Amino acid sequence: MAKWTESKPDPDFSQVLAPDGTVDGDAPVDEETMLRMYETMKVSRRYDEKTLSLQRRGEISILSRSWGEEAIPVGSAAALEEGDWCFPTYRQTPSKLYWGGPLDRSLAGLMGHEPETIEEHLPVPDEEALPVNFSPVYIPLASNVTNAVGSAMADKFEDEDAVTLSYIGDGSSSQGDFYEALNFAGVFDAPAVTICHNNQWAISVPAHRQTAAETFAQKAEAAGIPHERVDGNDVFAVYEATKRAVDRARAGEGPTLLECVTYRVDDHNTADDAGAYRDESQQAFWAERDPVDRLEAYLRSADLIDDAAIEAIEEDADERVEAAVDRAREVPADDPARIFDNHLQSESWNERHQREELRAEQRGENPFTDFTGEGL
Ligand SMILES: Cc1ncc(C[n+]2csc(CCOP(=O)(O)OP(=O)(O)O)c2C)c(N)n1
Repeated sequence: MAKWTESKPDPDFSQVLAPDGTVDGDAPVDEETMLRMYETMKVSRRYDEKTLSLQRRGEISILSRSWGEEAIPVGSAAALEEGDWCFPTYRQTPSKLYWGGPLDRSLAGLMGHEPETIEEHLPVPDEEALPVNFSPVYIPLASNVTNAVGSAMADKFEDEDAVTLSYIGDGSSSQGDFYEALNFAGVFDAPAVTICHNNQWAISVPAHRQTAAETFAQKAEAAGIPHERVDGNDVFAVYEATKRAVDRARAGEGPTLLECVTYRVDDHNTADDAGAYRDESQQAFWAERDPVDRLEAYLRSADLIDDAAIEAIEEDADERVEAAVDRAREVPADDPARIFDNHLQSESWNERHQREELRAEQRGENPFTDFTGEGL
């Protein structure tokens, strides 16, 4: 099978931190924020490494990682403030980590535990609640954007000051939900910022086979929404653009769409083999633009970190991840019936039927042949 050839993206995007780690002028964030960005990226890398090994050992069934794309969730999350909202997909674990999201709960989720079980065994005390509100990770593509815009509209109608951030992939921007959400956001001036990770692949479909539009940012044109294109491997540029959009939204000036140009260096997920459909010679080009190395080079040149500090940060990341794995492993197996809890508000015939099917299976019967649903 012929592999898709790729074109390198036009560098017609805003950039603050060059690939060699130099900044023209001042960095847009203070030292504390820069270090928090760096530490979050390092923890995320360690988490990605560890979860891959857990997946290979069968402790996690499937995994999509943030590797190489961390500047987008970290730079954008840093532009939020207390009380804001964030609606992520599976690629933005670092957004939540930036705001102190507990690693053990994320790991327990990946290990397949139901939210109610996680809540019971790894509770977060009220006083440790995250300053930014995070929805659960959305798997149905683009549905997080419609919900985010709805949430932002609700905040606006209630005169709340909050801004809502949601994320989408280049492929997911083909979903109807995305256009509907953007349209509503434009009409109702919702304080909603949408960030598109253009990592150039939607599983095996390259961006140029996904849309005939020149950029993903320009999809906002039809909704009358301002848009920008940003270097997605540059945490400062992502921060700056998101901050502009967040400030505008908070000032009542409505939504923004940002396209962050990056590359999915990894397979789509652990069930995928990117080498089967794409030309992997692009990897060297993107390795030179790695978002973590880039920030590290800047921090070194600004004398904010040295070898010893990097080693300490890596050790700390390692310890945090290992301790979280130990805690997540302590969560006991769920009662499979919990899959029904919290998902539906009222009981329907379907739900009763499915619960009975499950019970039959637990009794060792074949639910498809032994259970008819009669009498429900
Ligand atoms: C509504 C819906 N359709 C299909 C899928 C299956 N699916 C999961 S990820 C994916 C590709 C997403 O690509 P993109 O939006 O570019 O994000 P990326 O994974 O590259 O970050 C597809 C088709 C899904 N989860 N939801």
